[in-house]
Order: sequence, then C-alpha cells, then structure tokens
Amino acid sequence: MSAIQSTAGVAVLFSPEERALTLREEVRLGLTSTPKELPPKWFYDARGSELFDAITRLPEYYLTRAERSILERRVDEIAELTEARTLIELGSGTSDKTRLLLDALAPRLFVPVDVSETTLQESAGRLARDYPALDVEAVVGDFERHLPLLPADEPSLLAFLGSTIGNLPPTQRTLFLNDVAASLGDGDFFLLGADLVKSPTRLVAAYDDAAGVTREFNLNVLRVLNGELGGDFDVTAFEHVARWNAEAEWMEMFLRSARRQTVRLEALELEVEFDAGELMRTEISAKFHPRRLAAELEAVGLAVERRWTDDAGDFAVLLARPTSHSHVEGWLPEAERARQRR
Ligand code: AVJ
Repeated sequence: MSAIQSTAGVAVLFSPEERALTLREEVRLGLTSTPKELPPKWFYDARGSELFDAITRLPEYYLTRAERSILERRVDEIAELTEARTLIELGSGTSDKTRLLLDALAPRLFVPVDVSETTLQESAGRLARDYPALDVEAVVGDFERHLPLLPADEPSLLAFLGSTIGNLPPTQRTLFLNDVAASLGDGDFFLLGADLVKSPTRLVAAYDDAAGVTREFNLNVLRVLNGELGGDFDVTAFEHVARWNAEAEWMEMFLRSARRQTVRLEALELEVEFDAGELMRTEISAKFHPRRLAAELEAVGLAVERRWTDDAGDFAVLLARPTSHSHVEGWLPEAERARQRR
C-alpha cells in the first residue's frame, strides 16, 4: 500500500492498471473454467451502478428497505455504543444509507471504499457538499484486498451493508472476516448487514423482477466485457436466470446461452465456445441465519454485541467488536501489518 496516489480526496489503492489486470485475469480464469463463471464485481460500471440503484427501488427487492428500517431504528444506539469518530464503509456505492449513519454519528472522517471511481467521485462530492464539517477521504479499492488502514487515534466504525457479504463464497467469506477482525483495534466496531433465508418464492422474485431490471443488470456484465476487453458478446443471445440453491442457501444468477455460439475477447486473445442452453454463473447471494452468522463472526474473534432484524425478520444487522488479537499471527500479513502500524 505504499503507492497511494491521492487526488481530490480520493486515494487510489486499486489503480486503473491494476484494475484492468485483475479484470483480465479473473475473466480469463472464469471463461476457461468448467462451468464458466464471472465474478460479480464487474457488474458495476456507471450503467451497472445505476441499474443496481434501480433494483433497490423495485417492489420485489425488499433488502434495501428492510436494512434501512433497521438502521433508522438503531442508528442512535449504534452511535451511543460505538462513539465512532471515523466511519469507513466498504462497497459504499452511492452512500445512500450512509447518511443515516452520518447524521447519527456526526463523525469527523468518512472513508467510502468502492471499486468504482466514478461512483465514489460523485457520492464523495455530494457528501462533502451536504456535510461541510465532514472530512471525506474516498478510497478506490477492492474490499477483498484493500481493507483500509483505520486511524489509530480514534474509535472507528467499519460498515459493510447491503448484504454484499453474500457475494463471497464461504472460504472467501472466512478470509474476509479474518481480515476485518485483524484490521480492527480496541474501540473499533464492525457493522454488518446481511439478508436472511426465507421463502424461495420471495427470493427468486427479488432476483427476477417483473420489470426486468435485474435481467438488464445481469446482462450488463457482458457489456462491460465488450467495452473493456474488446468482446463481441451478443447481449440478445443470453438469458437471465435466477435460482435458489437450497443446499448452499444462496441465490445464484446465471446467463444462459440461447444458442451455440463463439465469443471473441480481443484483449485476451481468447475465443470461447458456448453450447446452446449453457449456464454461466455471474453471482451468488448467500442468505443467512442470524445465529449462525453471529457464530461465524465469533469464530474469527468478533464479539457480536447487538443483532437486529426488521419487523418481518427478512434482514439482519449485526454490530461486533474485536475480542482480542489472538488470531494466528501472520495469517493475513497485509491486515496484520496494518494493525501493527496503528
Ligand atoms: C449488492 C451484492 C447485495 O446480491 O442482492 C441485486 C446485488 N444482484 N440483484 C445482491 C444484486 C441482483 C446485491 N448486492
């Protein structure tokens, strides 16, 4: 993390070059695997972020409203318990729900972390305008690799909302939570929003809405690959599929090839064959049981102090703090070094 370039309050940990390299590596790996798979982080170019914003307003997509209702009721308690002077938000997107936290905490510093520099520039600009006393230091980063350095001198709240944690398969989720635990010091807190297991009918509806916005969002990853990797995906030759995986307890989105076809990606010098009906997974969205999720946090050394759900029991918000730093030293060198610098 030595090469932090700082421009207008945006620190770039994930430089355009590094981002392009990661995109190429991940897409090559995913498209040459059997079955084919693409990581969900590449949905979010400007159009993808707008489409996701539209998803959060869909009648079927209860997640955002449920989480908001919990936060509305609990932000004062969160402020009182944490006394946080710094708010760090991972995958903050448009920083909409963030305002609830900012209003209640009135922190000195806000650090939004997101892979999309344009989204960050816009939301950081708006927040700086609306909260003149607030210092906004945005970080372009990948939350799986760039857990930020927390300021040592004041209590911080690290927020990871919206059930984005559900995008991580179990092993990566454990690694990530370990990294979170290692990056928090005494007096810091972790605020986690997670969607809960519920009726498959409602879950499928939330990921296959009647207006077709999620379909457009899913297909957008092909447009991103066309634009950034010189791909020639025919977006009309793929269908949106959303399924509940009962064993794994996660929603999965796929793109299904409507016919046998060959796709070329210029930047990868790669040709990929799709069979008629072939499924390519583009996202998992794990759904949780509040107690089991709390146990996962406890297992990495995060003591769950509060566990809230909305009235319908659809969504959970957990507030945790590090118990000790008794986890295996050197387990995650980057996070460990960050902690020791504090
Ligand atoms: C932003 C990752 C939480 O998994 O529900 C919305 C993304 N995908 N509809 C989710 C998404 C399809 C969303 N997260």
